[in-house]
Amino acid sequence: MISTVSCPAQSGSHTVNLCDRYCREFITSAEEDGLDQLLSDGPWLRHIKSRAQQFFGLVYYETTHELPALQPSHPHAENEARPLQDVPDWLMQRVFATGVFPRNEVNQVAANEYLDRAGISSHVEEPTSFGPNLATLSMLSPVEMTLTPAEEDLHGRDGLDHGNWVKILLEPRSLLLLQGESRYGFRHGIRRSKLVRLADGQQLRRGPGYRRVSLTFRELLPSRRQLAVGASGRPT
Ligand SMILES: O=C(O)CCC(=O)C(=O)O
Repeated sequence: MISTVSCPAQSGSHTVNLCDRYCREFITSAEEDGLDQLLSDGPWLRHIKSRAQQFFGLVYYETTHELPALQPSHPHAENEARPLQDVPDWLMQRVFATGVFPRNEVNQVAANEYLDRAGISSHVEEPTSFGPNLATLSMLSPVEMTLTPAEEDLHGRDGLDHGNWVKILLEPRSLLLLQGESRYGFRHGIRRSKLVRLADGQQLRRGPGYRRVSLTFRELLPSRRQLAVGASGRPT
């Protein structure tokens, strides 16, 4: 089921082995429509500026500062989370069938909605917060994900155009798996670029009307930041 892209991909002096890590047409267009409909039942959370988010299972988003709404301890988590069972069973089973989660250990499916030129800062998923395996399902519009060697200096928040990266085209309905070197040895992120280079050589311009939604499957660890939330919404 899993197909191969640019294998191994080259980044400056680095290579990242993407063999068996990227699957085109992991879901059908009808399934994509159904999942978009499921997400439209919301609620979309707007705790961060760049993207709307929705959580199935545990609520958690990694930030450098304390953000109780997105790093809650139970029972507050249940207020904003949707049950993991709301994610269709056919999708969970298909993700598990890739073998990326050997213990079916997913306890969070996080939806992100990217409008216009929204992106996500380059990051390595914090090892004390997240398990070793990640999978991301892309929907509705393509985007390029940038994998940068973890030791590369980012030169600030948006990153200088140092070029020492691997760009992976994430097509609608594709699944990307990150584990091992691609999960720990590289940061991943989505830049606020205007143009997306497509497989046929054409370019898609991002701007008003652009919408991409992703579903990221992860295991959250008990050692993640867990904040008790008081009535004020502030940590107690
Ligand atoms: O939208 C994506 O495909 C990636 C999401 C991501 O990197 C994250 O939630 O940490």
